[in-house]
This record gives sequence, C-alpha cells and structure tokens, in this order.
Amino acid sequence: MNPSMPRLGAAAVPQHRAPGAAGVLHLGLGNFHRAHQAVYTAAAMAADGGDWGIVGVASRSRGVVDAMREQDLLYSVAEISPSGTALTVPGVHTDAFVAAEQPERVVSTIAQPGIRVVTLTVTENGYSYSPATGHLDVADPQIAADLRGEGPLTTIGQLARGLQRRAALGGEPVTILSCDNLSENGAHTRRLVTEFLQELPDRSGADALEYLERSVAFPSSMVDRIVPATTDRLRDDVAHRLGFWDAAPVPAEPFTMWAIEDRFAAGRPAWEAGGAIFTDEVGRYEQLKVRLLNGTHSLIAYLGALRGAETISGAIAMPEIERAARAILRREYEPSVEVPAGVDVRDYEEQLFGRWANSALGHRTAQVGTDGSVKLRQRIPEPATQAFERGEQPHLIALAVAAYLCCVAPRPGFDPGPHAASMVDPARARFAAIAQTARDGAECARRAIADLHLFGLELAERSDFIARVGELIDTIVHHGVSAAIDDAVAA
Ligand code: CS2
Repeated sequence: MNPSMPRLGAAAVPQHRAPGAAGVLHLGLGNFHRAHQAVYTAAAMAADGGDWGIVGVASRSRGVVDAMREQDLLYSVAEISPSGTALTVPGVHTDAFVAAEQPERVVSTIAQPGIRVVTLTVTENGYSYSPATGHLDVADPQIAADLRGEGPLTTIGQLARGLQRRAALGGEPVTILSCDNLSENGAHTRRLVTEFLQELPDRSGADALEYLERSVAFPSSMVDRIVPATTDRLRDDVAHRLGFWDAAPVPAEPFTMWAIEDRFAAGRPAWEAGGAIFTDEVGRYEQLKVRLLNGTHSLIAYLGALRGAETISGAIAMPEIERAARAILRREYEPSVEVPAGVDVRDYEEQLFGRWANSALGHRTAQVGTDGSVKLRQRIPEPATQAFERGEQPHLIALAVAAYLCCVAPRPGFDPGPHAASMVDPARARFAAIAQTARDGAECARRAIADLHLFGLELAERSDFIARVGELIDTIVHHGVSAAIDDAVAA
C-alpha cells in the first residue's frame, strides 16, 4: 500500500454507477475474468441495464477479494500496448468471497433464483477430469471428499451441489457458461457435472439430473485476451495515472474476443454491446484459438524459457523461435482447423505475431508454461493425430513436447534455467522420478507419454511420435535449443 495516496473506491470514480442486483455468479475471480467477462458485462449494463451484477468467487486466495472489498469492489483494467496505457474501472461486482472459506455460500448462491448465469474461469486444471479418459476423476481425493458431502471444494462439486439445491428449491432455469480453454467446454462441463451427480450414493442425484436435463443450459464459449499477472510496477504505474491506490489492477492487451453459443436458459447480459459474437460456430472459434494461439504460445514459452527469455515478446523476437512458431502454424495447426466464416486465417496469424510481440505487456514465459500437463492436453493430441492421418509426422508438435519435458522434467545435469524452474505443474512430482532414472530422452518421452498417458490414450500408442520427442530431447540437452529447432523445421 502506498500510504501517501487515497485508496480507490466509489468516491474516486464520479461516473461510476453501482451495478444492479446480482444476476451472475462467477467462479474464478482471477485476472482473466476481471479483464474479460467483467468488461463485457460493464458494456452490457451500460447499453442495456438489467440486474446482471456479478458475485465474484475466488477459489482459494484472499488477495484479490480483500483488495476489492476494501475498494467498494472496484479495480482498474490497464490496457497496455507499446503506444500507451488506457485505464478503465469496470465496476460490475456486487460481492466477492473465497470459496475455500465459505463453500456452503457457493452452493446457496448458485441456488438463488436471481442468479441466472454461472460463469467459470477456473483454468484447464480446475475441471477434475482424467486427461487419459476425459471423464470425471473419481480417484481425485477432492472429488471423493465432495462426493461424500464435504466442502464442496472442487468446481464440479460446487456446480453439482448448487444445482442439486436449486432443483430442490423450485428448479428455476439457469445457464452454466464455461470460459476456459477446453474444447467443447459447455458439453465437457455438462458431462462432468452429470457424472458427479450419477456417482452420488443411493441415486440421491436423480432429481438434480432430471432438473439438469430440463432446465440447465451449458453453452460453449471461446474466450481470448492475453492477461498477465499483476506486478508491483503496474500498481505504481496505475496509482500514478489514477491518483488513487489500487491494490489489484489488471494488465491486459488491447485485443479481446468472446464467441458464445446463444443457448441461455434464463436470459443473459447484452454482451454483444462489448463486442461478443453470438454464433453457432463456437467449436470452430475454439479450435482456431486453442490451437493457433494457445498451442503456439506453449511452443514459444518452452523454447523461450530454455533460451533464457523471461517474456513471450523476448522469446518471439528470437528469429529461430519465430521460425518454429511460423512452421507449427502453417504445417501442423492450420491444417487441423476449420476456420469460422469471415475469418482470414493468415490475417489471424499475423495478428497473433503482433500480439505476442507486445513488449510493454511483460507476459512471462513461466506463466504460459505453467500447468503444461493439463493445458497441453488441449493443444497437442488432436492436431498431432490429424497429422498422422495425413501420413505426416508432426515434428513441431514433437518439439513443443520435448521442450516442455526439458523444462519441467529436466535430465540430470541439464539446467533448463530460472524461467523453466519457476513453471508450476501438477505433474512435476511424477516427472521428477522419471527424469532422475530415465537413461535417455527416448525413455523419458516414453515414460511420460506412454506410461503416464500425458496426452491421452491415442498418443500413448504412437511409438514413432514418442521416439521423435525423445530424439529432440537429446538434441536440446546435448546440442542446444537452436539445433533442435533447426532439426524440427528442416524435417
Ligand atoms: C496462455 C493463455 O497461459 C497460457 O497458456 O496461452 O492464458 C492465453 O494468454 C489466453 O488464452 C489468451 O486468450
């Protein structure tokens, strides 16, 4: 806190109008939500009014919740481009709390009839499903606890328990809207919630299952905006521009996109006022974004971290990394997607390079590289399988996997550097054992992909792909990242 400054709050924003009553419950009160759905909701309410205030729920951490509560639930969004920074204060939240501290309150809020939409940004890691099968991971101790009636602490448990309560209290219709980078995120969420309810003992989920069938919609959506973590430097910069101290500002790039399937059970905010696209082609938008943007992002992050780049812009400025990014896009990602009507894929790609090069944003390779074991599941197996079907080996996808394993499961004696070391990954503990005992890259790749089923069952059986990943690991370890890029691009 900068003591010489007054704190951001309603009095600091004279044009601020308090949001109407809450109509949305949001799970995952992180930076992405605050710079994405919240901004669209502010535009919707400015254009169309409506009781669409948002109750924001953070899963575990208090930081953002405490800061927002001390600031009349306000915070600023700093739109950062090389040509300058623009600040806005969306001001759409009506409350904020921490789910781990008040799990019962999550359930009772989902059950309130005034809540008509539940939105989710809980990351790929927040859906408690087995990467190998795609089904609910009933072996996960947290899911098991939620099934026993504790918590609920998992997102799927919270949704299922909330819908069960809602069904019992009158069964008003509601929409659950996933905003995470998962393919067919609506159907995926629906399946996991259904499986949770089916697992409940003595058919106690039966009424909720019937209600879900009748009155709950799970549209899919594709979200896009690069939103890095907040830094002290950003807080100082925002304070300087705003004249008030904001403990929780959000940095974001100027670009933003939201494509949504228009299937809502009980109305929705007029998000189109903020530029949201309502379309039947969400699946195509999702594939385009999750593969071309996110898949290439992972490649850039892992190669960049190994080359010592702290940021994505620093990484993509290295000519060999740009070459690898262009090659994976053209040869392996582009052929795997069906492009939505009206989108020019080459323009889309050029725009991506401009976004990644935004050096003012400071988006860290360690942030994009975090949680690879769950994120890559969305970005790797499908396009790789499609390449095999065309009779091709996806060398650049293999390079992304090799670079990933070098970052988070480094072979003894190989130092991946500080950016790789700070990547957090739920599979790190399992990888550590592999990295310590595997004889070479081939064994490391085989044990991660075939034994751990890192990318599902299909890739686990592709011994030619696994061998290629192993070769590229050895090339990175013995000859360096640039040699591995040359090898993969030339192949
Ligand atoms: C990134 C995404 O961290 C990551 O894995 O690829 O967070 C990316 O910045 C967003 O999906 C952009 O919309």
